[in-house]
Amino acid sequence: MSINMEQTFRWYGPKDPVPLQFVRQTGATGVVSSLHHIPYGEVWSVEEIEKHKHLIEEAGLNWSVVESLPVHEEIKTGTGRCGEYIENYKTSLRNLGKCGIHVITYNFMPVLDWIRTDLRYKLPDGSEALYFNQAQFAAFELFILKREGAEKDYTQEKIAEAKAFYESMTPEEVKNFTTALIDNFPGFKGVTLEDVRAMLAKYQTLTRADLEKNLKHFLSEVCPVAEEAGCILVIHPDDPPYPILGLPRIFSTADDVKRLLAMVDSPANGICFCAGSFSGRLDNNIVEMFKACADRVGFVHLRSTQHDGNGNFFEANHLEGVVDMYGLVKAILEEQIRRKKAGRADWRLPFRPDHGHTMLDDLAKPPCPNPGYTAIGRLKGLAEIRGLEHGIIRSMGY
Ligand code: DNO
Repeated sequence: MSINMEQTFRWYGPKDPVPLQFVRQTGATGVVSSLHHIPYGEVWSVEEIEKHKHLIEEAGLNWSVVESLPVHEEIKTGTGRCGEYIENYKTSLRNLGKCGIHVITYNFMPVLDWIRTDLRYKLPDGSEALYFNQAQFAAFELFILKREGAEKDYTQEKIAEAKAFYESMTPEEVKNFTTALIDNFPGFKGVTLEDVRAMLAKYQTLTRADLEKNLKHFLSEVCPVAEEAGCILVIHPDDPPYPILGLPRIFSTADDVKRLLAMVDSPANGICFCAGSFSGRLDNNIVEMFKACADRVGFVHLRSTQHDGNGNFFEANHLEGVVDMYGLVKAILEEQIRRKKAGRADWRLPFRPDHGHTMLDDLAKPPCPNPGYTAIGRLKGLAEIRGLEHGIIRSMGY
């Protein structure tokens, strides 16, 4: 019996410098994709979904997972046109279900999605990784964004480090550093400092409990629709997995996972298990976390991070860093076997190699518009994970 995971690769649409033909050559059978041209909050029509699906299928691939169907900021804050955006979300879910696309990723991070302070962190072998450095992030908050009260979140030592970093940059470097931090999200391009300040203002009085309440409200509205449409909604963890910019973050730890699952008891309330994001906290035991929620995982991102013990980390090679990738892949396969034995139709989990280093020929190309998503580094990750999986499956006797 073949018990391998479904191998997928993220594709950013027709403008992605890594075309579908190359995706196919990686050995992936599925594509993880989104309709980035549709503004956040608007309905995804059957026609638009079908058009995109057709492109993917023409290339001999399946559209396995939506990443992401974005949740509008006003749903997160529970303000303005929140009700209307939730209705639109339901319509998009129904339409995706009609088109046979059943795994839908979203996140509930306020204001910004994932954050890194250096998108071209040089590794000793000359390849480049994504990097998060606390002092560099503090430099952004304190001296560029000038967020009121930000200094309260840092020690004097960190502030001094941040100042030295800020002062070491030319105005051009400050500009590029800022863009790399805040203007990197497909479907949400052109974000300025003013935009970030305006969005932050909307969260001024919003507590962690409020954000949880808004997530619960969203899920209790959309999960029944997702169930009817045969879809599962999978939430992506916070990245990095702790509060930043003075904002609450509610999906970072094992306890958060429990809280999410308890919020709405529905098979449509699922998890996108992003090992790399969760590994941004050293007190998260990734394999144990997976086992604790395995039943409700609908999609997996495989990646790891390497920490310097000072709050900074870079994205490691897929089989290195703090994630026990062997233990994790084994746990995923065991979950698949369990599901298969229980007769679950959704037993095979789609996974994608999350991010990859910029390396080899990719170093000479114009910077990838989607940081972390060059072809060769991800291909290496996919190949390594596939090899690991193959060995585990054989050793399990399958
Ligand atoms: C980064 C991605 C995230 C993810 C969203 C899901 O590379 O993993 O941007 O797609 O948070 O909504």
